[in-house]
Amino acid sequence: MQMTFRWFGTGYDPIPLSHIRQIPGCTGVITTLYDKQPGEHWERERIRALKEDAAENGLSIAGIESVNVSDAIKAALSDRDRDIETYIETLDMLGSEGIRMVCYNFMPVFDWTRSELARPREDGSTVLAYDQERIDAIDPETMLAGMEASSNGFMLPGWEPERMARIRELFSLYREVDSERLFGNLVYFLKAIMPVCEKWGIDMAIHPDDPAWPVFGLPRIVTGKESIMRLLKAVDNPRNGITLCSGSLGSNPANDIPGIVRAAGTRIKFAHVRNLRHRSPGKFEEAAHLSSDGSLDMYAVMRALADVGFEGPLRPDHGRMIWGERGMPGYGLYDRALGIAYLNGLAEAIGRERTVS
Ligand code: DNO
Repeated sequence: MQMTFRWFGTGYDPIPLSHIRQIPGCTGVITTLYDKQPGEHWERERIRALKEDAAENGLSIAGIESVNVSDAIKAALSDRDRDIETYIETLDMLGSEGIRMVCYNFMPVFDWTRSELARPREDGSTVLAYDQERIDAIDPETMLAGMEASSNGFMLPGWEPERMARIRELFSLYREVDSERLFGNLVYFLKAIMPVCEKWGIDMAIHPDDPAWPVFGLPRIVTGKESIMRLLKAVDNPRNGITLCSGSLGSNPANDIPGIVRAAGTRIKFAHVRNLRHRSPGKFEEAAHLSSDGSLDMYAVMRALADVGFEGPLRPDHGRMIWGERGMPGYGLYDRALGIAYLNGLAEAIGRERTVS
């Protein structure tokens, strides 16, 4: 595996690449053109500029997270083929610039959802948290205003203000789209983009739904082993893969993450490894990466990834806000860097055990 760090690009991410390169063992960044709306054209010069920035700091671009998929594609609106063409052009350009992994999601309207962005913990840090009761009790627009107020002035990934301003309209687009239709639309999209992925060897890594169940009555289709295996089979091409996100899948305690890793095997193209604490059904908060700080067995997750021979990019995910850092909720430097140190330790120990045994 290649240890990486998510970086939102110059001008968007308050964390400089010069700091990221100081995290031991971190050799690459996962990045994107953060201001691009789904369906928009990506410029080659801007990708080159990202590559140059990274290279000047001794880092590679290990993948793009995300090239977002438009609602026209997700809901099969009349513009979907035009948007798929644009997506193919973007992949073609990224492939020709040496990008070999693209992460995306197929969640309608919202990307990941939380009810709180800065929940205080007993250790004085703050974390992202989710409470189904709170979500059920609120109107999505009210929630958005709350999220914006507690986001420390940063734009949150997946919660772009331009989209959120159209929230009611977005909901109406999905009125007729149930989970079967959404699944069909995803298969249609994947079949159309597979040729360009094969041309360049680009791995598509769908991000699981977060949390791993329907939210605000919207369908969710990448939630656990069964739905993942169904998708991998429906488009049975090695370029059609997944992002193994332990935190998103782990939001549902019934999901056996190491079991999912073993089932998906070489179709895992990217890994987000983070921990969380279950409180009660539908209620969880995020945690430090360390197994004992949360409910997930991080050793077992890393071990399963090693057992299936995972060699792709891996990154820590949502950290706590610690040591007075002010940053994008979940995406500060300090706790994610601690996460890398810990995951490196697990990987080294697992690697050595394997050579000895
Ligand atoms: C949240 C992230 C997601 C992820 C997208 C991929 O912090 O894990 O926003 O990047 O779902 O498209």
